[in-house]
This record gives sequence, C-alpha cells and structure tokens, in this order.
Amino acid sequence: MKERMITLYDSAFSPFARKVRLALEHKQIEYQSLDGLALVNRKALAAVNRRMEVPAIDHDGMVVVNSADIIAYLERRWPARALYPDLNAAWVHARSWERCADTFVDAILVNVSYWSWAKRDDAMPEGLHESARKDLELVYAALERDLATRDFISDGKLSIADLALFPHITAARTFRLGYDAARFPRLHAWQKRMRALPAMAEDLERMKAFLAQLGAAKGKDSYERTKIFWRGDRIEWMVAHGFHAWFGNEIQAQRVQWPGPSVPAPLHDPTAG
Ligand SMILES: N[C@@H](CCC(=O)N[C@@H](CS)C(=O)NCC(=O)O)C(=O)O
Repeated sequence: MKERMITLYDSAFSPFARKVRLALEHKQIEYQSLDGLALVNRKALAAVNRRMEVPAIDHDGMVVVNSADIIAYLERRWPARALYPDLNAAWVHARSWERCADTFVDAILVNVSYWSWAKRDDAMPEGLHESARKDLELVYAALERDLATRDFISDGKLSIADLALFPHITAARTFRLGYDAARFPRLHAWQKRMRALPAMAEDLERMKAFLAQLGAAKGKDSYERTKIFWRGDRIEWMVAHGFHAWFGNEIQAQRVQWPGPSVPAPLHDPTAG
C-alpha cells in the first residue's frame, strides 16, 4: 500500500511548529501543511488536538501531537538523517536543550512578544523586559560554553538541539533581546552557520512573509489577537518573575484563552477505513 502524506498543522509564527517543519525538511519527508492557527482552520485543528495547539501531524489517519513527541515519532519511522545523537551523553544533552528551548526560552520570548502582535492598549509591565534579558543571558552563556568544542550544540552534526533553538535565537533580536555578538562570538558563528543551511534560510523567509502578511491584514483579523492563549510554562515564568498581579488582571479582563481538555485518541487501527 502506498504511504499517504503527512499533514502538518502548522504556523509560521510558532517555534514548535517551525521545529517540526525543520525536522521534516531535514529528514526529507514529504508533507503538506495547513495553518492551524488561522481562524478558518480552528475546527480542523480541534478535530486533531483538543488542546487547540499546533503543531500536530496526521499521518495516514494517525494523529501525533506535541512537538517533541512528533519528532520522536518521525525519528522512529524515518531513522535516516537522525536528529537525536548516537552517543548517550550527546543524546541527553540534546534532549535537555530541546526541553530548555520548549519550556524556558519559549516562555521568555513569547511573554515579551504580546506587545508586538496582540491588540492591546497597555504597555509592557515594568521589569518584564529586564527579567527576560537576565534569563536569556543564562541561555546565551550556556550555548557559548557548549559551542567551544563543536560546530553544533550537542554533536559534531546538526541535532534536535539546533533545530529547537534556531527559531527562538533568531526571534530574540526582534524583541531587543538578541545576544551581543562581541561577548558571544561562538553563538554568533553558530547562528551564521545555521542560516547558511537551506532549510533554515527558507524557515526565516517564511516567517518574514508571514509577518508581512499579518501586518497587511491588520484589522481584518485572520488570527485571534485579543485573547492570549496561556499554558503551563509561560504562566510559570510570568508568575515566578513577579507578574502575577498583571496576569490576574488579564484573567479578570477576559483576555485569556485556555487549552481545551485533551485525552489520548483511541489506539490507531491502520486497517480501518
Ligand atoms: N508543548 C507543545 C506546545 C505547543 C504550543 O505552545 N503551541 C502554541 C503556538 S507556539 C499554540 O498552538 N497556541 C494556540 C494559540 O495560540 O491559539 C508542543 O511542544 O508542541
């Protein structure tokens, strides 16, 4: 039986969706993509992921959600051009950078991003940008350390650590939170090395095109821009840095959207339908 294509519930704006798309590209797996966060596609997204999050993939009727699980699935099905390093220590290192990108770096950058794309009439709470800068400095210093002996973060070749971090590190500058190239020269060289890879260059182009289209569509609203989607790690970062009053006010003012309740789909039966 001919294998059907993967559908990726995607968003050019989501670092998690971008990570999965980069993995698909790296592994040279055929896929089609659907903008899961466009309002017109909300129902289609809800049908595969009740949490209402991208990315999700549908592979011949089998749905996988959550970026790290999707990539683990891709690695299992298409082991060639591996994204998880062979050596145990490098595997552990790459997974911990992926987790750091997904839970910590994402939280910092997304939480400062609301004043760029969401419809709001307030200013960023005092101290938020400062807290973001402080925490990102820790990330930059750890990357500079890890790149002392390697061209890529966890291994001599590209791994999941590089793919998970790339969307964030390249976005940080937009929010005036980029690294200082003079203080972090190895990180800067890594960024240049990554940008030179065709899949990364295309990813950045897609992101730029998306932002241009979002700017042009201002007012017409193909995306939710009033209520912000909140979940665990992003709330944790906000509250842990003393912005609980601001967050409480957001809930009070009904500017919050929550993930939907989600339980696993039944075991997939490849012979059905
Ligand atoms: N743990 C999830 C997180 C995915 C996530 O946070 N997705 C965000 C976009 S970056 C989302 O779909 N939010 C829904 C929305 O903005 O409406 C993963 O790794 O895939």
